[in-house]
Amino acid sequence: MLTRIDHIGIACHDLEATVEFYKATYGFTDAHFEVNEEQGVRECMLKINETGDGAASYLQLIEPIRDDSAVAKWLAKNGEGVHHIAFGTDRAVADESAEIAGRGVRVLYDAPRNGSMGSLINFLHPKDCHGVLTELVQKA
Ligand code: CMX
Ligand code: CO
Repeated sequence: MLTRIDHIGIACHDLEATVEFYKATYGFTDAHFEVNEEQGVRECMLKINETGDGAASYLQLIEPIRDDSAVAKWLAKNGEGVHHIAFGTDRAVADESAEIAGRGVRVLYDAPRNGSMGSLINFLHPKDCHGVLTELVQKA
């Protein structure tokens, strides 16, 4: 079952400047930085709130580290802004993905990949989700 908004992914050109905006403007302070080579991004997870299922909701600020990454392509076309939404699941993301695929939605990866903070992730194709790139997250 999908139990929470795990995060909203926001693409930016300058990660540090964008994190500073969210800190200075809204007072968010709980920031976790990491690099995801496979996804081609540097990122910062800014914690917004705890959720009822033992996890939390975040903003995921992402800056491309390679010109051929999905986020670099998207930024070149659209400029900065909301890139994807991510739902948290309370079970294995492989099981969640398989069930959703059975409803006719394309799942992008054959097997889950590594996401933020030790999570396992997969994505649903935006063209099958009314224009929204949708990520599924199984927390660590
Ligand atoms: N949101 C909504 N629509 C999107 C989109 C997005 N983020 N990215 C692409 N699209 C749309 C495009 O506008 C385009 O539509 P039109 O044909 O109507 O113009 C269509 O999808 C194809 O887009 P494209 O620019 O040709 O891009 P690709 O098909 O090469 O790639 C996608 C699209 C979704 C398969 C690719 O972005 C992908 O694999 N994404 C998953 C990985 C990812 O985004 N990683 C970064 C985040 C990492 C993390 O969250 O941890
Ligand atoms: Co994400």
